[in-house]
Amino acid sequence: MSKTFQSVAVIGLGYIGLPTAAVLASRGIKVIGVDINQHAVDTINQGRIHIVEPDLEALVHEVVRTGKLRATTKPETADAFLIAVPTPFKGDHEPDLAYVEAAARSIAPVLKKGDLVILESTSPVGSTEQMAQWLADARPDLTFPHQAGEAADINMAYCPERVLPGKVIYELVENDRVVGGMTPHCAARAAALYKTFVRGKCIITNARTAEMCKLTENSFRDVNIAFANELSLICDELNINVWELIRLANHHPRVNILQPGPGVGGHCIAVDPWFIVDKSPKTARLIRTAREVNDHKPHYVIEKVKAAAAKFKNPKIACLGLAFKADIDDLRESPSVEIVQHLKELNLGELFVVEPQVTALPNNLVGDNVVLADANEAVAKADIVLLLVNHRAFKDIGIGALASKVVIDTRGLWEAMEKI
Ligand code: SAJ
Repeated sequence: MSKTFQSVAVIGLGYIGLPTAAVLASRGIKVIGVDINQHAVDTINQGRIHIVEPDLEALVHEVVRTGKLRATTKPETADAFLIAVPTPFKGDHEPDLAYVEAAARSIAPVLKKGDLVILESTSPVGSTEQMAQWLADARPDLTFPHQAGEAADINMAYCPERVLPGKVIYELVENDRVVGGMTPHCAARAAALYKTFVRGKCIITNARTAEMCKLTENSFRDVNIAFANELSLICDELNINVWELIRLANHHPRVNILQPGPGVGGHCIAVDPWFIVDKSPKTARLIRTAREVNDHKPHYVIEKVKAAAAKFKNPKIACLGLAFKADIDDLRESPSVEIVQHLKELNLGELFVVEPQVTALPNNLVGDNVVLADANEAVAKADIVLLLVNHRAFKDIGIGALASKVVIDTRGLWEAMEKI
């Protein structure tokens, strides 16, 4: 018989770990949130949050007030451990599991017989088995599923998060979850934990398939965005409006093309496909090419701006948007930041950068030729208007205000003015 979960430790209180901790706590489970970042821990313990995500602060405030969520820098004993730490890549796109290893080693001393350990971080195939080995090395007094199967002292599973930034609280509860156990019993116990807050289905599989499933979902999206981005380049060559083209093609009942943009950003879609390529370098040809097509797009946009700027003496360029996508504050792996940084370094003219979601320029964009401006001011001053993010706020910029400008709209927000 599985015992119920009285307490859960969530390791990593970022964009996934903190919402998950808060939602679990809101279901009456005692949650210990663990993060190496003292500032994040202090902020959470005051009932506030260190990231931006709609509805999260109110939830954290409530569960901290009721004592259901407490943050700390050191893991404590719990019935289940959920690991949600970053898995970036290093070198030539090799997965970097250093944070997962550090998390595993940090929980090892407090593990006890009967505990459940779940890895949620997006990880290459085989990572859950690797984590079991790290734990087994640290705790030779306990048995793990790769050694003892169903008889193991510790149950282990992989369960990827699949929530969309900006809709995390809703999707955490409503999305289906893929739950991959190292054994069927591990999967069943992990599913029981998720069922305490997930309204979607909890679908059981093994850990390796669950790891690959997450990578597959994001690679699927990356390949499809690459198709749209490639089309945008072809349409440019052929003098066709790509937005109109896609809209028309999507009238076909079995065609659903995504939208071109300035490149693919964020810490998921631009990263995860490489985890597949790293494991199957010779076979994953389409997945690798999609990454290359999407990574090339910012350079294509820069070339467009250079060509436009060459027509002016000291041009003023309004760069609208820095976030990696619309209506969020997240600048991580943002193609817009990459583009603006290059434009700054090229010293093409004066840059008026607009990002309604931030109050200061990121360090790499600070320079004599760059100012943070509001949208109306930037557009009014600009010779060239470069639209990088389709924030709702930019939609209202009137066609009139843009009429005398060179407009490079990488998102098709002002389709009537479309020039890229
Ligand atoms: N993008 C385009 N064109 C599109 C769609 C997106 O250029 O048609 C760009 C966006 O502007 C952005 C990037 O792609 O730069 C990624 O944005 P996104 O909205 O596609 O995805 P993320 O990174 O916010 O979240 C994804 C989601 N995965 C899928 O939709 C398959 C989410 O469900 C995952 O939980 C998340 O990755 C994750 O954490 O892995």
